[in-house]
Amino acid sequence: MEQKKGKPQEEISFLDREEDNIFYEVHTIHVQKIGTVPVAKGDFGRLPLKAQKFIAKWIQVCNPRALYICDGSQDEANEVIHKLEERGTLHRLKKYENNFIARTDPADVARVESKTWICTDDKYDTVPHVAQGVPGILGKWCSPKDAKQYLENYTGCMAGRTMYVIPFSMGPIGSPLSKIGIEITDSNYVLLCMRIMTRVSHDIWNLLNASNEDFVRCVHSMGVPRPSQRKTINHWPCNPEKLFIGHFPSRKEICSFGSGYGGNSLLGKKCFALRIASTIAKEEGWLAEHMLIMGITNEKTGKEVFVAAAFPSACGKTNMAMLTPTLPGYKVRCVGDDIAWMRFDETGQLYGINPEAGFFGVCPGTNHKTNPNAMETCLKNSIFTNVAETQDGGVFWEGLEDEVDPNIGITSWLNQPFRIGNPGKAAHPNSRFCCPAGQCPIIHPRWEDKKGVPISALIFGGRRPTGVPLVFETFSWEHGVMVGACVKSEATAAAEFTGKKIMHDPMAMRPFMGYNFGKYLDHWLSLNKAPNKVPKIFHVNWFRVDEDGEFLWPGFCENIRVLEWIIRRCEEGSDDIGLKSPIGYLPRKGSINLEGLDKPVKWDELFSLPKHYWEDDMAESKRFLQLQVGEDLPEKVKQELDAQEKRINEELFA
Ligand code: GTP
Ligand code: SPV
Ligand code: MN
Repeated sequence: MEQKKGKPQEEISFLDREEDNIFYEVHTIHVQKIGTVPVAKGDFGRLPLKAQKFIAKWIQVCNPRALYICDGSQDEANEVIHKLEERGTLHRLKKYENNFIARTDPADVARVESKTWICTDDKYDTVPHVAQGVPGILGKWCSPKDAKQYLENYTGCMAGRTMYVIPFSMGPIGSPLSKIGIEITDSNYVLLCMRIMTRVSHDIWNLLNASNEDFVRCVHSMGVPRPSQRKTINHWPCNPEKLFIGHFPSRKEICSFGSGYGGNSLLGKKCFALRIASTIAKEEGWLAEHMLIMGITNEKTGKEVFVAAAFPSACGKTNMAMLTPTLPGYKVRCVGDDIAWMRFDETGQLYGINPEAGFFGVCPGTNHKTNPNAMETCLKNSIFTNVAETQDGGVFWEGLEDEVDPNIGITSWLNQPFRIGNPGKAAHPNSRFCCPAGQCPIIHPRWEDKKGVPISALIFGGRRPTGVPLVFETFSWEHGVMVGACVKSEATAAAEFTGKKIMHDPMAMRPFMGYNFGKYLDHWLSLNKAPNKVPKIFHVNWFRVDEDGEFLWPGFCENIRVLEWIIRRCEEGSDDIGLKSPIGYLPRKGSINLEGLDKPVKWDELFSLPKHYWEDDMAESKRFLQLQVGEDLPEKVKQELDAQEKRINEELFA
């Protein structure tokens, strides 16, 4: 790393730092070299002592060739972008302003759930007590002893590379709802994305100095020290064979090794804001959820309602969070598209913030019709990963066919020539745009409000091709928690699963739980107490298909019609639009506005509750929760399951 002119080179010497050795003993990782490392940028000696200790320890372990302390400035971005362009990791998209494309090693394209672990001394802090022989899928536990072998891989893992230190805040800097993190990484692509997805600032050091607040320790390495033993593809170093993403809730530490992609490496996101944050939230009495937050204003009355919605990965959060309403008289504004941190205030009102500062959204399917706001948001200052490029320096992916010249030359995400209509995919199904949320044309003026926004309704959903109606309202908080625990969805490309298998994804949190799922359900249930006014809970399904496999509901911007029904149900005196069914309140026929839709909607099919389907589904869900949550399944949830099963067996069906 180049040295700024005029500034003497600072060196950190470890031999005389007694406290680092104390740390070293706690971790018992083999230290390759104790010596000095040049500081390419920043003033190590002025960092808060707790940050110094953390960084120093990992320098000893990882053995980088230089230390670069990030300050979040534009100069810093320019410097790093320049380096990555020179190396070929990033390529400027000349059709836009300050937009870049990166293509990964094709072996590193999505979250890897099978290598993602929570490490606790007590196994049952992480996973529920299940019967012997049951392979649990709710939480992946790794003993600290077993974690050690993976942590050994950090020894010397940054040799020949620069270690970047990224101070960041999840949530507006200084908000009582926000939390601080420091990510160490040897990937400057990760640095650039973290600058978009979180608030990276020099002010973080002052905050840490001024308070007793602790920070979340995030350690990331691509796992490819120099000289590299592994062939680097697409200028994207990674080490899939040694992939390990470990979370240590007791010491608020995340260790991610071997991948540079998305949720594996942008540690503020799923690792911190969901897995670690959920454990902090449990302790402190709040909620860290895989939810979007949006505001919907009725322009006639001027009244705005905020909702938060949890869908599994690649099931429609980003699209819903910033939809352009097709119904006249409504205005939608986006607060967040992926994660919500929520807490009841002293009056009992639930408030939520978006801890992130950017969107890391699915590209395929996104276009000016389905999600014009996302398209506008990523016109500048954005990084696209694993999309295709048009010969005029634009982006392309499945879903943009109508927005580019049909004869234009395209280079696929695999660097192959591609033409529209060719077999195969131009972009990877999990290709993503990474763009600053503040650029969204409908970002909410209060999206950085330190108190957050008041949440009136919670919504669960998933990809359910059959049986599950477009929308229903649960009977109570407890019933809603049970419905959330029963969320299922078709597998998507966001993780390593292939095929269209229907998987359980309770509360849309299966891959993101930081602790015992039974205790998590207990925590949710415990929130229904004075003075809290718990919001209503709904369930939606945009993905039901007819016998030809065609979607029964147009989805996307038309989802405002469902939101309108939900908002009306949250108002007093709206009993006439709900119809009691065994699974909750369904919309009474005609109570969802269908005016102006391109195609008529088959209402009866969209809302039917096939009795056999629901009998099987209930029995299956019950079995799943009994098996997977075992003795940790709260009594209340069991009662709700039994009651619903009884209603399904006995009651008449719509
Ligand atoms: P993550 O970022 O992985 O958490 O995904 P997400 O939940 O934000 O999902 P996103 O909004 O990015 O949508 C994922 C995929 O579902 C995209 O290909 C969308 O085009 C598609 N999709 C989103 N909303 C709808 C909808 O209402 N109907 C249909 N049919 N598809 C949708
Ligand atoms: C998800 O999988 O839910 C994502 C993408 O939002 S990632 O950032 O990779 O976790
Ligand atoms: Mn997501």
